[in-house]
Amino acid sequence: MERKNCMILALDVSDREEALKIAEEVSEFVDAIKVGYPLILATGLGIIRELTEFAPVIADFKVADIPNTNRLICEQVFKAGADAVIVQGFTGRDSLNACIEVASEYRKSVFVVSEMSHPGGAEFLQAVGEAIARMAAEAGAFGLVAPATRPERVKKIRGIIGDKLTIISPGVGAQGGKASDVIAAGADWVIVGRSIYKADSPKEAAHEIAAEIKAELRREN
Ligand code: NUP
Repeated sequence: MERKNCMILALDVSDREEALKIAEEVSEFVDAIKVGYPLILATGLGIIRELTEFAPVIADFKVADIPNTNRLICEQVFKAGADAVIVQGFTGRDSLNACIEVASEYRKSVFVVSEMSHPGGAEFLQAVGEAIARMAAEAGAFGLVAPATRPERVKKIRGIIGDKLTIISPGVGAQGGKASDVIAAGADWVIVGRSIYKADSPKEAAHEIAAEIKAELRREN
C-alpha cells in the first residue's frame, strides 16, 4: 500500500454496482479500500477481487476468535485477494500470532485494533489499548487501528510504538474526527466512510479531505 493520499475509503454500502461506482470515482484520492461485513454479507466475498482493480483492499473483519478459527478466517480473506486484514487485539497474543502467521505465508498484512473510535470504545477497550499496541508491535503486526475521534490517544499510542507500526485511523467526518488533527497526532492514514460514500459527490468529498491532509503534511514539513 503506497502512502500517497494518506486516505482509505471505508466502503460500507450494500449494493455491488454502487460499491464499484464509488470505488472507481474516488480511486485517485485513496490509497486503499476497506470493506467489511455490510458489503461482503450483501454481495459476497468476490467483491474483494473486483475492488482490487481500483486499489488494494483491506478486509475489516475485526477477527476475534481462538487461534485456529482466526487462521481459517485469514486464509479465506487472503485467498479472496485482500491485501490486509483487520483483527482485534483483545483476544490475546496466541490469536494474533495465528493471523500474523497466515499473513506472512501469503505475504500480506495484519492491522490490529488497539481501541475503537465510537463512544463505547472508551468503556472497556481503551483501558487495554496501550497494552494491545505494545503486543501488536512485539508480535510483528504491520499496523494498528486507532481512533481519529481521540487524536490524543493516537498521539499516546504513536509515542509507545514509535515508527515501528503504521497507524490507520477511522472516525473522521461522520463520527466527529478531523483528518488533519489525527494526521498531526501521528496517524499515517485516515479511514473515511460515510462522509465520502453518502456525499452528493463522493469524488468531490474525497478530493476535499485529501486536500486537507495534504495541507497538514505541507505544514509539518
Ligand atoms: O474503531 C473503529 N472505528 C471504526 O469506525 C474501527 C473500525 N474498523 N471502524 C470502521 O471504520 C467502521 O466499521 C467503518 O467501516 C469505518 C468508519 O466509517 P465512517 O464512520 O467514516 O462512516
